[in-house]
Amino acid sequence: MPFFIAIPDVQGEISQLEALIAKIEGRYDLGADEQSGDHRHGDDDHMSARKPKAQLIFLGDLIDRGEDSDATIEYVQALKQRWPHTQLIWGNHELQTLALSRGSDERGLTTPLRPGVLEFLRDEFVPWVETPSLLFCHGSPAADDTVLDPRDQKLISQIACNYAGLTEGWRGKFIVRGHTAGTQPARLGLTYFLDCNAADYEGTLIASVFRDLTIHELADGRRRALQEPRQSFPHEVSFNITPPWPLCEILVSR
Ligand SMILES: [Mn+2]
Repeated sequence: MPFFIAIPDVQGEISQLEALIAKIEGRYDLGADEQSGDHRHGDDDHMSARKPKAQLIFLGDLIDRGEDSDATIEYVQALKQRWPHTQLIWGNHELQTLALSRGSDERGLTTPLRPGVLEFLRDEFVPWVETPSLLFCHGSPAADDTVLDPRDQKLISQIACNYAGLTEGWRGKFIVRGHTAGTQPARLGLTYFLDCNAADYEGTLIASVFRDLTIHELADGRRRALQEPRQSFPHEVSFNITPPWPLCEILVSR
């Protein structure tokens, strides 16, 4: 996939999500790579061939707080049918919902759920998505998490809840994350914070388009993504991104 499109915390904001997906589908082909022989568009094939290929990645917290969590889940289920390569990452709200369903004492769930939603949250989500130079997750691993084991339940819930996290990336990769909201998308070091508080009056749902960069193996065995020489790091990402940073463009729902 040439591009990865990360959508942070939707928080039940179905109207914004629909508007954002319409924009994305107008510009990117979210289908499979051509090698897979996956052609679902019939007459649209010649149109989609002109659009760059991209994979959608939701960074967690699809539900709670906003307009309609039930409708959001229903919409994302249909989206996953339409674009099966879409990846869904657990946020703390999905994990909390699953924990409540197992009789946990945790409180705070505000959303009634349709039948089948718990199974969807349990079976169709992943704890993180790794590419050669990017780590997509809801929160962040810790610096001493040298191995990300997808069977490690404690690690999974820590990564979904870590609000501070690493700003120097993780083992040479850029971290692309949600969970911690700001008024604009921000980059701190090698970590992108994308949550712009979609469920708040002045917030916005955004989608950020990333590409993989080449990873350099350093003499001491560490790995680092190819990047520009260190300048003073701005805390807010400009909407005009200069290569070779991995962030290519930002789409806004409203
Ligand atoms: Mn969160």
